[in-house]
Amino acid sequence: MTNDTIFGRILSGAIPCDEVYSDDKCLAFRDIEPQAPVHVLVIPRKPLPSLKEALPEDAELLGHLILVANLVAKQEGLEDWRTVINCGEGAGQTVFHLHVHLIGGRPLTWPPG
Ligand code: DGP
Repeated sequence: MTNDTIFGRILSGAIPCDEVYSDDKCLAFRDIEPQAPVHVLVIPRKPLPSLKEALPEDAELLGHLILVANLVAKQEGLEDWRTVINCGEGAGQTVFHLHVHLIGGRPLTWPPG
């Protein structure tokens, strides 16, 4: 597994981001193409390309990412929000470093496109 993605470069500090949360396991920052008033990406420091590569040993990390999304949602003053993980090109994944989208601040319809 390499860290050779745009998010790897954000993690290394080579590319700037609008950070909203950081700890030893993950980083959260605003999406550059926001789809809602609040659109934050939570990414693990471990360079997992997608959910497909996650192993049982990643269970705690995956739970942590979701809980950090919750924390950021509250930090952003959201009452309702959506968390999304696109997994694979056919599902809309464009950056192959696992990330949780946190989206909110407007009514969200279902199903998504
Ligand atoms: P996905 O389609 O699920 O792989 O989502 C990738 C998201 O990453 C997309 O919403 C746009 C965002 N993005 C891509 N490049 C950058 C960047 O350089 N900075 C930030 N903040 N977001 C980026």
